[in-house]
Amino acid sequence: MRYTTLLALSVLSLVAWIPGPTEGSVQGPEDAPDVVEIRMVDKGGGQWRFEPAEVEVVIGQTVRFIMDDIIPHNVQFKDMPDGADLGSLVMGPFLIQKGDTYEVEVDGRFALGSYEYVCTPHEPLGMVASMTVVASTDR
Ligand SMILES: [Cu+2]
Repeated sequence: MRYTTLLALSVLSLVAWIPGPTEGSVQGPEDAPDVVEIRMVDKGGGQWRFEPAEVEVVIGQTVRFIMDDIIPHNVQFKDMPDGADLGSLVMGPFLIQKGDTYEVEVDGRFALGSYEYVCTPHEPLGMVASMTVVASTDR
């Protein structure tokens, strides 16, 4: 049973190697990433998408749109909750080059609730997405 002993020993050493939970490793709203990334992608067949198409963000986070395509896309907010006052954010600039980014800071202009946004020219081709602004990701 030499093999079994060896196996038991290696399992034991593996377990010993795995680090235990450290203080403060629990994911809370304070630990939520500062930036939420959304890619603008070509799905082929004349279809474009925001990926992921649904995100949840917290006030204070930044949403970074990343061009992962070679034809221009933008971000136009369409539906938004009462109390939102997005100003010039409603119609974002066109991103032209692959790798270009457009950052939207989710600040006091945003009210809690659901926002629908589109890429202006590609809305009929499926480039429609939503973002929900929540008070906290902790539930
Ligand atoms: Cu587009």
